[in-house]
Amino acid sequence: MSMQSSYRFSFGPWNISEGADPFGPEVRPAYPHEGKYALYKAMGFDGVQFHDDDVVPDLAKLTTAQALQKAGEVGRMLNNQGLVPEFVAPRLWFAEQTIDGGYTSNSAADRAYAWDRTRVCVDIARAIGSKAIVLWLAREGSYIREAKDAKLAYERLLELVDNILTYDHQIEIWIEPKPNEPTDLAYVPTAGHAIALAYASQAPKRVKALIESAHAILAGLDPSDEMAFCLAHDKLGSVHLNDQNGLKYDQDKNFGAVNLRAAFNQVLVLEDNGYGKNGEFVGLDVKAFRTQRGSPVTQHLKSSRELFLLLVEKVHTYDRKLVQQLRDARDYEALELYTLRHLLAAN
Ligand code: XUL
Ligand code: MN
Repeated sequence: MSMQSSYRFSFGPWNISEGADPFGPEVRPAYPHEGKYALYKAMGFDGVQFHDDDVVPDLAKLTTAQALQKAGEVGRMLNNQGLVPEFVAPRLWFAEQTIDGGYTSNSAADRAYAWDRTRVCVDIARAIGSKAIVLWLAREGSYIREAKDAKLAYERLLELVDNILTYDHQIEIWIEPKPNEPTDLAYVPTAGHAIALAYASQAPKRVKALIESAHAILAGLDPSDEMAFCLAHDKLGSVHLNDQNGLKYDQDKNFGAVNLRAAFNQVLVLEDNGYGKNGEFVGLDVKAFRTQRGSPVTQHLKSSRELFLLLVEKVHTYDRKLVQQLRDARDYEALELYTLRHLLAAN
């Protein structure tokens, strides 16, 4: 079902995957990377999330000029298909130079690599017409806390943010916090950390956060509260809606699949605060099940989008007068029961 909505949805090409995991290889025939863009519109998606090497495959083998030429071509292809590039993120967790992290690596040469790659990422973003880059600080952390000077690491991250803001006077930086995986001890684990960096930077208006539901849950936090915190500071650049079963590995399950009530509260906070009215996308970061047959596997994206829209309806029919009365009466037992009945369509 491709329900209509005033929201614009996005996902990244990595969300259409071949099912490999750390314990086994691909389980589906490879779906051509370039062919994925043609799938978006029919599924009700208008925005594409990118890593730098999703835009320019084999980025490491190309000169900057060649990379930007390819990025220009991708920008035109997107335009022709009526698609919008939402953001580009530097993939700073694959290369040999990022084994110990990029910006916070103890090696000056590795840090120089991270900065070079970030500059190219900003240039790629501009070349495809994207107004933002996303920093998911994958390996900026450690497995052994004594291995890095945390104060210095945070100073380096602020310096990086300032360097990007100075390098390009229009680009926005959306920091995607995550408390663990791949490192168990990650820097910038929550929205609070990201927003503090924004305010400490030279251009706070251009530094925001991207809140992923699963990352908030892994930090032991409520995703809707993390979103609300950013909204209160006018700093919710985007969201990665998905779900997560407990404090286990990063699962990227379908939105609402584990905790429907928490999903409702995320939609509630977005809808009530006009999220999307300034062009923000409802981004999904959901993983295809390894067990799913066929190629390409896209049902998880369609299901998560549909669930979001069903919850928008639930938000519209949520009886605000009753909610206010119950808040005024401090009858939160009744409020909880009403909310659960509402979600079950039992009232
Ligand atoms: C990692 C994650 C990434 C970012 C983009 O957990 O969510 O896919 O969203 O780099
Ligand atoms: Mn994400």
